[in-house]
Formats: sequence, C-alpha cells, structure tokens
Amino acid sequence: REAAGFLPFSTAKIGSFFQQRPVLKNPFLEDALLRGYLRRHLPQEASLSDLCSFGERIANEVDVWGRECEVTPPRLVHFDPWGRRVDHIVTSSAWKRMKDLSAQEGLVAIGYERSFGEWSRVYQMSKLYIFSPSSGLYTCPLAMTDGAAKVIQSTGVSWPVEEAFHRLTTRQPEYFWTSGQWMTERQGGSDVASGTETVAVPQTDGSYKLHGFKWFTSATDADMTLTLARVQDRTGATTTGSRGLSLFYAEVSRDEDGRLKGIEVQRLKDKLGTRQMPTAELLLDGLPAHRLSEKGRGVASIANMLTITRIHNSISAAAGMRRVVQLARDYANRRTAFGRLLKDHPLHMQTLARMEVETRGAFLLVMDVCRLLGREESGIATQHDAHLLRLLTPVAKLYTGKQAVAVVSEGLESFGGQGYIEDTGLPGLLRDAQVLSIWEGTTNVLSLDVLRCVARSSGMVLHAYFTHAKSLLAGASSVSTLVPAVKAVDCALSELEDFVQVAATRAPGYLELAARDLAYSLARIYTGALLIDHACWEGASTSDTYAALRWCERDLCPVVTKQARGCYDLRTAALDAALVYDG
Ligand code: UCC
Ligand code: FAD
Repeated sequence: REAAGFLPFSTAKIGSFFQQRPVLKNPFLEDALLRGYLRRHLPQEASLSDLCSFGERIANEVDVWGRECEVTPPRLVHFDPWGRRVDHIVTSSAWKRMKDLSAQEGLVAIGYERSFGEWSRVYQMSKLYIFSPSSGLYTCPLAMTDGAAKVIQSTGVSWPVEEAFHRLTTRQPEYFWTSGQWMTERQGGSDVASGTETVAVPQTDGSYKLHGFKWFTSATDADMTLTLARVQDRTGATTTGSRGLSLFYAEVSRDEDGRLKGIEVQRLKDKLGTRQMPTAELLLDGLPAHRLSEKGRGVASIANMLTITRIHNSISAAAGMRRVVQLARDYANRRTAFGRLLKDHPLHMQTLARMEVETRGAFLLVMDVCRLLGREESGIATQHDAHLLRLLTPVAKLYTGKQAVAVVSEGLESFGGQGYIEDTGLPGLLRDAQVLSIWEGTTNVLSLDVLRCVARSSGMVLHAYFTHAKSLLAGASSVSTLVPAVKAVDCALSELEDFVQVAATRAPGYLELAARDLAYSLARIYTGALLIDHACWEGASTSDTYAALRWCERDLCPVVTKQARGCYDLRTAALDAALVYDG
C-alpha cells in the first residue's frame, strides 16, 4: 500500500494499528487447577455450577465495578454545609454494590451455613479467590467480617453480639453488616502489647467507653468493630503489656445530629495501593463498647480473627497471582513481537510457566489451610490437624504475601510498557499485592509467630508437620515421573528435621535469626508435597506433574543452606548491623 502512495499515518493522526487488550474470561473456567482441586475434593454439582455462574458474573459485570472502586476512591467529609461535624466517608456506588453482592453470594455466610460440611470453607474461599482481583478490595472488609463472626462464634452468640453475628453472616443485603478490626495504634502495629494506649472506662451498666487513637482502621465504613483496650480500675490505673489487653465489641453508629457516637475520623490515609477502600485514623472519644473477652485475654481472643483474616490474605495473594497469569497468557495470544505472537517465544512462555508454578503452589498451600479450618469447624479435626492449622496459617500468609509481589511484578512486565500504564488496571494489581506482606502481621513478625507456636507446643506442631508432609508423598512411590520431586522433598524434610534438632541446642538468638528462612523452608517443602500429592490424583494432568517437578527444583530448605554458611551465628548478626550502618 505504501508503494501505491498510501502511508499509514497519512489519513489518521492516531495510526492504523491498535493492540487488542487482554480479556478477562470466566476466572473459574480459566483455572484448571481450581477446577481439578474441586473435582477431587468437592465434586457436588451445586458448588461447581455456583462457582461457574459467579465466574461469569465476575467477568461480565463485577470486574467493571472493581475498576470503578479504584478510580472513584473514598473521600472524607468532615463537616456538613452548616458547619456541623459529620465525618462522612463517602464511597463509590460500586463499593456499595460490592457489599450487596457479597451478601447475596454468601461470601461470608457460606463459611457459617456449612452446607458442604468440612469442605464449606474450601467452597467459600474458592468463591473469594475468583472474586478477589475484581472486588475493588471489598475482600478486605469481608475478611474482617468473617474474622469478627468467628470471634463471636467462639466467645458465644448471645447478647450483646447476637444480632451482630446474624448480620455478619446473612445473605440479605439490607441486613448485612461488615466489621472493622482496630488493633494498630501509633506506637505499634506488630507489638500490639506495648503499643496499645486505648483505655476502657467501665460504666455503671457493665458496658465501657473507649478512649484512644487507632492509627490504621481499614474499611472504616464498617457497621461495627472488634478492638483492643486496657480496662481502667477504680483508680484509673491500667495493666501494661499483653496481660492488660481486653477485646471489645463496638457499633459504629450516629446520634440524632448525624455525628458518629464517640468517634472522630481524623483523616483518611493516602496509600500506595488499596485506594479503593477507606483506611482512617480514628480518635475514640468515649466510644460505647462491650467487653467480649475476659480481662487481659484480648490478644488470645482476637487470635481467632487473625487466623481468619490471615487465611483471607493468603487467598487474595494466590488470587492476585492467578489473575495476572490469566491476563498475561491471554495477552500472549494477541501480542506480536519480532514477527511472532508472544506465546511462540519460548523464553516468554518459560517466564509465564514459572509464574504459573508459583501460583499453583500458593493455591494448594492456602487451600490446604482452608481444608484444615473446615475440619476444625466441623468438629472432626484431630489434634494433629489443629497443630497443622496453627502452624500453616502464618506460614501460608507470610509466604504467599511475598510470592504475590514477585509474581504480579513479573506479570506486569509481561505486558511490556502497557503493564506500567495506569488505566489498563494492571498497576493496581501490584500496588494491592504490596500490602499483603505488611498488614495482618509482617513477614518477620509472622516468622517469629511460627517460632513461638512451635516452642509452645513442645514439638507437637512440628511433629504434625513432618508426619503429614511425609504422608502426602506416600501415593507417589509408584509414580516414576515424580521421582526427582519426591526425592527432593524427602531429602529436604530430613535436612529440616536435623536442623530443628541442632537449632534447639543453640542460643535463642540463633533461631531468631533463622526464623524467616525456617518459615520459608516450611512453606516450600510442604507446598512441594502438596503439588506431588495433587499430581498423583487419578484425575491429574501432565501439567500437574510438570508443576510439581518444577517447584521441587528450587532450594526447598533455605534454612539449611544458610545455616551451612554460618548465617545465623551471632557474629553474623553483628556484621549485618555493621553493614547496614556502614558509613
Ligand atoms: O492489619 C490489620 C487489618 C488489615 C485489613 C484486613 C486485611 C485482611 C486480608 C484482606 C485481603 C484482601 S489488623 C492488624 C493486624 N495486626 C497483626 O496482625 C499484629 C501482628 N502482631 C502479632 O501477630 C504479634 O505476634 C502479637 C500481637 C499476637 C503478639 O502479642 P503478644 O501478646 O506479645 O503475644 P503472645 O504472648 O505470643 O500471645 C498472647 C496469647 C497467647 O495465648 P495464651 O496466653 O493462651 O498462651 C498466644 O498463644 O495469644 C495467643 N496467640 C495466638 N493464638 C497469639 N497469636 C496467636 C495466633 N496467631 N493464633 C493463635
Ligand atoms: P512495625 O511494627 O513498626 O514494623 C516495622 C518493621 O519492623 C517491619 O518490617 C517489621 O517486620 C519489623 N519488625 C517489627 N518487629 C520485629 C521483630 N521483633 N523482629 C524483626 N523484625 C521486626 N491495622 C489494624 O489494626 N486495622 C486495620 O484495619 C489496618 N489496616 C491497614 C491498612 C493498610 C493499607 C496498612 C498499610 C496497614 C493497616 N493496618 C491496620 C496496620 C498494619 O497491621 C500494621 O502496619 C502492621 O501490622 C505493621 O505494624 P507497624 O506499622 O507498627 O510496623
């Protein structure tokens, strides 16, 4: 055409070529591992058809709302036009639609209806998994809502929280409530025991008024919250540390003038990501509240919430990875470079395959935690299951949180420059992944939590871990294709067992330095065993086998590798500090 005098830009200022965008298809149908996992464990037609139609709705309707939440972030209106303090958090209509949708789809309710017995949590989390990247971060309030319902269920569904429980777990949108989780204060989010200044002043009717400052409160448009405070005695004194903390329930309500009762919203946080959702600083100035825990048992009582929210966090991490892989593989079918579609460049496929392996590992790890939670809630968990659930919850949260950042970042690169362009919606995936390793306990804090739970169980937690990981390998003994993977996991398990024995004889500082690598080792080995186990299932595909082999090629036990290099010696700690502060 150029020879005939027709130049590409001669008639149109914007040129003639337009790249096709990646298309989100039904995220349930697009996910071979999710469907395989459910076929294996939860083959009931009702759950599969529900997931399929929800997936259709996500692709055709909900994903656009999620985007609307991102581009219409919440804002805070302090005063009404006549100067009265109102502290209204104005959210988008899409955010409100997400709330209704969440109730209708039973995104919290399913966990409490338990229609699928011990597999109800797996079913609920599967829905959240396909929903999460399209949810405009509505999965955040849902996580806290689920966590609050769990705490109420464990402390007793009776006055004053009976109605709240029913509202948190309903499918009726007009009745549905969400909950906040206000733990973090200015002095500390990790070290809650030292950081909490909020005091609870007893009232004559047995209730309390809370006075304090909550530094991070997400989805602050919630209807209620669970929070921590120190009960004042008659002299106004409080107990310091963890043993001074109690758990409180408070409703977020307004007086007849439209003012929040006992709360001032100081400001909304200006955040890297999670912009769809309000995160506020709150002054509690006489917030009416009820104590839910025994005095001084606040942390132990809110731990049930932490278990649930950390599992949701892991689901969101796996879901973020899955979404970027789904979009990247679609794009590779549409984008041409160097005369070939991206999918025909082996190096590009290798990159996506590595992301896929990470995603599969994350998915199986977190689903296994959901399986254990389901067993516990159905009353069929053994002591062994309970130990595993306690150990694997922080392990899954800390490991998948980090994986999500790496995989989503790689995923953005697979779109080239477009991955960096705001209105493609892709950068938001990375921003929202970054928070997953920070809130609900940072990587280090959770690594230390792993150490503590191991120490407190006198070895029972690790015993459950080793026993179960080995049992997952049992079915693979006759599958020749999996031999290298099984050998790698077997060997890593032995190394880890040796490490644990040796480390127990060292000074306490030794294990502290090893904590993160130990948690990573626990995650990698167990995930390897899960991938092998899944690949042995009769319905598994050759890709399932391949994924297991690829996963197990990595250093499964970094704690032993680094131990051999002297990384945890106290001398190394001093050298680390000197290096950081060099100059
Ligand atoms: O970030 C937040 C919300 C973000 C928005 C929601 C996102 C949800 C996902 C959405 C996806 C899109 S809320 C703030 C979250 N904050 C944290 O996670 C705090 C991180 N710090 C820790 O986890 C620390 O380890 C602390 C606060 C738990 C440490 O406190 P203590 O008091 O020093 O801890 P202790 O002494 O270890 O534990 C006190 C008691 C013990 O029980 P007893 O007294 O019976 O021996 C522990 O066994 O609490 C028990 N406990 C636990 N039990 C402590 N942690 C746990 C646990 N994880 N599970 C069971
Ligand atoms: P710090 O505790 O000061 O930690 C700083 C660094 O030190 C971290 O890297 C940590 O890993 C490291 N560190 C701390 N202690 C140790 C140790 N012993 N050994 C080794 N390393 C250590 N909180 C709520 O309660 N409710 C909410 O709704 C909520 N929403 C949030 C929303 C967003 C977007 C964000 C970013 C945070 C939110 N948080 C919320 C707060 C969050 O839970 C805390 O920020 C988090 O727990 C970390 O606490 P911190 O900020 O005090 O960090």
